[in-house]
Parts: sequence; structure tokens; C-alpha cells
Amino acid sequence: RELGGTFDLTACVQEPIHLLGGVQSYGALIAIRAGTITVTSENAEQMLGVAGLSGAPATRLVDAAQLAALEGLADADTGQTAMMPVTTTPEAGAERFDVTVHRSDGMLVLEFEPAGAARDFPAIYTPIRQALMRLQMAGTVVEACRAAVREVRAITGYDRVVAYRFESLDGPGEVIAEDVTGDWEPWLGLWFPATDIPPQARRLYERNWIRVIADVDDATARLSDPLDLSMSVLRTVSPFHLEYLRNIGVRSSMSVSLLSGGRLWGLIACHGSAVTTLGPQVRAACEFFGVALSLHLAALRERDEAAARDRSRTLIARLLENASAGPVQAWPLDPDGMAGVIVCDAVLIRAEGRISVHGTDPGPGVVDALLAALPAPRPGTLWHSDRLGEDLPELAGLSPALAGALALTSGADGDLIVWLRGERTVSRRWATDPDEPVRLGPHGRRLTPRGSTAVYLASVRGRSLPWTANDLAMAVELGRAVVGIAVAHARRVSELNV
Ligand code: BLA
Repeated sequence: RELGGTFDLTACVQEPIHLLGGVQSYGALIAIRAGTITVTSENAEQMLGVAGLSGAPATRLVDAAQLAALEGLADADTGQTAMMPVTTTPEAGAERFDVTVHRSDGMLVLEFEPAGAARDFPAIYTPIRQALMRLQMAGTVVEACRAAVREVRAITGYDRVVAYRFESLDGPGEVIAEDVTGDWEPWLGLWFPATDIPPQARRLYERNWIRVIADVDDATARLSDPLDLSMSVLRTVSPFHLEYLRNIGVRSSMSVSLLSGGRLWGLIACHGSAVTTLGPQVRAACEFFGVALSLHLAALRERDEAAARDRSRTLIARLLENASAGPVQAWPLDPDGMAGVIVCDAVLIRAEGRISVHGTDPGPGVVDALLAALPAPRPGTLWHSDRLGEDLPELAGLSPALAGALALTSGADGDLIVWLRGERTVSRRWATDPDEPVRLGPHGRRLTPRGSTAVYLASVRGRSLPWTANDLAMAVELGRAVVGIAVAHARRVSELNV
């Protein structure tokens, strides 16, 4: 390992962040198997006021009635958490705690936090209700995220709250909305590299919607025995990530998952300059907000997709009308009309062995190279790419007119439709050098500075606009229409011949 060299990122990807064997020390954990306390965090006895917890019956700490209630709350199927206020036994000093309960490794896991000043129901419900109303009014994804970051900041008091959207499942992401105190640097519009959040963390965040890091300088309370902490609310944090947070000058953080179809689409990420422990109520409010925002985003997407579908269907219907009115032709559909259904720069058609290009012709050499390189999809199936130079290296650097292709084999005899898109260069402002997010320094690895003081400008080259789900669906419909018309024409021709 040399100074200034590149850091081997496999360590990040392989870190088992659900098995780090400790909890944040502002709370204590015990795990119970068949009524007996089996796992404890090293701060449990001190925080809960009972000595000799390990191996003791759980009823020494919490009476049978409350234990039964906690058992009932823990959802065995999903492993999801639930919260209940608990008063410990007289032996333990009859102290009040907020207890979060879930099941893990066949045990009942109780996480104790000193009961905060309990906010009564209206105090917590009223702002949430108003926030939901405002969210509901947002007509676009960015508007909804803007409303969300404002509300989450108001509920929690963090210094910075951003909505961070991933470009793809395990890809880099962009800050698309932000609410931040005046004296912190703004992050809106900045891109962060994919390596900032490794895949195993993203998978965990799909199951567990919220994580609070109360203090990046906390000394972890170790567990007496290994325990799967995937759903734990006190789970201690990856040292890599703690270094990251210190490096950006943050003392505490929280993030809430934003999911789309069960996959992590983005995060609401919060940063504080002071130690911040949110009680279970505020945490639940934030989590609820993440769920509501995810549902609203799904509704907006559904609406946009339906609108795109309707538009395309109308265009296809018009194409079909014109086709049936016209004379019998090898290629019955108007290619310019087809280019309207799926936005593109050119449509390439191979029908009965003849090749024609409509729109911006990338040139004969380029078309030949493309046809030679394209994998042959089975009839009726699609092949697509928005980065041809990466997916088909023989096409790399050939022509800026050829960055994306959506290919459909429409018949059995090599008939082919290919929608083509040219390169669309996008410049991105990165919060760090995207090619070298981690560097080695005199004290070991250093995550390079992040933030608008260290902005790197970089262009993404060789990519086209991505093909949307609607593009793909409409290509299949057009392919079917072409085959349908061909069959109808064939019938007409054979009827004329008899
Ligand atoms: C976790 N990284 C995270 C989390 C965020 C980020 C939000 C979730 C935990 C939290 O809420 O703090 C990154 N935070 C960001 C980004 C923005 C932000 C991109 O505010 C932009 C707005 N991180 C690295 C490297 C490694 C790494 C090189 O940069 C690995 C060596 C690891 N990040 C890492 C790990 C976690 C993480 C392991 C999981 C932490 C945990 O949940 O235990």
C-alpha cells in the first residue's frame, strides 16, 4: 500500500455490517431465548440497573405482563420492529424506557433507550398530518422530495437534510432536494460516487427503513455473543462510514430509505453538527414519512407512465389506420411515425433483406457495423442499450450518432427494426473525484473530501437517453402491429390470386 495510492474497495463490499457485534452506547440491548437473557450489550447492566443479567430470567428485568406484550408486538414473519414504553421491575429500579422489539436468530431482541420527554399524540401527529398533506400536493418527484426534506428537517432539527436519488440500483446518485442551515455549504445538484454506499448496505436499507447514527465518536457497546443486527435500531456503524462522516464534518446522521418496487431508489439523508439521539417516536415519524414519500413517488411514476402509454397508443393507432388505407407494401408503417412513438434520432428498418434508414442517417459504414455487431434477438423479443460502446466494444468510438439502440426482430426472416439514439453528453458536478473516491494518506485510508468546495466536473460520454419501460413496451406493440399487417396483407394478396 503506497501513500496516495488507490484503496482496495473490496474491503468495503465485503464488510458484514449486520454482524459488527455492538450497539451505539446511548441504548442497551438484551436478547432473550425461551425466557432467559442470552445476549447482552456490555453497557446493559449499568444502564438497566441490574447485575448478573446474562443467563438470568428476563422477568428479573421486565415483568411477565410487559414481556408478553413485547412478544406479541414482535413480528416473527418480517422481523420488523415495534416500540413500547416499558417500566423495569422494582429490583431494576422501576425506571422508564422506550423499548424497541424485534426477532432475530430465534431470539426476542429488546433495545432499551432512556425514555425521553414523551411527546403526546397530538404533538407528534399534528405536524405529521400537515406534512403529509403538503407532500400529497406535490406534482413532481422533485417537488415531493423538496417538501419531504423541509418536513424531515422541521421534525428532527438536523442541520442538513437532502433527498439523494440513485442513477441505478447500485450506481452513483445526485442530491435532488435540500434543506440546509445558512452556514453549511449547499449540496444541491452534486453527484456522489457509487462506492459511498456499498451494495450490502443498500440491501440492508431495503429491509430496514431507518438508521440513526447518534454520535460518530461513540464508543460502541460490545455484545456478549454474535447476533444478526440487520433490524436493530441501535446497530453500531461501519468504521468506514464513521470515517466518511467525520471527513465531511458531521457528528450525527440519519437516513431514511426511499423504495420503489421494493428496491432502494434513494435516501433522505440528514446530518447534524451535534450529537443527536432521536427517540423512537420521532424515528417512527420519519420512517412513516419515508413510506408515505415512497408511495407518493410510486403514484407519480404510475401517472407519468400511464400518460406516456396513452400518448404512444394514440400514435400507434393512427399509424395502423394509415397503413390499412395504403397500398400493400413490404414495410407497411410510416417510419417517421414510428420515430414519433419512441423518441429517437433515426429508425433503421430491414425488411425482406432491404435496409432503409429514416431520420439522421449515421452513415452506411456505421449502419453495417451496427448490424454486424447486434446480437440477434429471438423474434418478438427486444435488445437494447443506452451505451453501445460499452455493451458492444466493436462499436466503441465509431460515431457520436450511435450511442443507443433498441432492436426488435419483427418476423422470422431477419426483419428488424432498430431505433437509434445519438450521444447525449451530460456534465455532472461531483462532490469528489469520481475516479478516485478513496485515497491512502499518512494515517491510512482517507475518503477524499466531499462537498461543493471540492467539486469535480466530469462529462458522461458515449451514452444516449435511456430507453424507458414505455419505450420497450411500445416497441413490442409496434412489432406485433407490423406482423399483424403483414399477415393481413398476405391474406389480401392470396385472396386476389384465387
Ligand atoms: C453508509 N453512506 C452510507 C449512508 C449514507 C452514505 C447516506 C447511510 C448511513 C447514514 O445514514 O449515514 C453516503 N451520505 C452519503 C451520500 C450522501 C450522504 C452519498 O449524505 C450524499 C448526499 N463509504 C465510502 C467507502 C466505503 C463506505 C469508500 O465512501 C467503504 C469502504 C462504506 N457507507 C459505507 C458503509 C455504510 C455506508 C459500510 C453502511 C453504514 C451502516 O449502516 O453501518
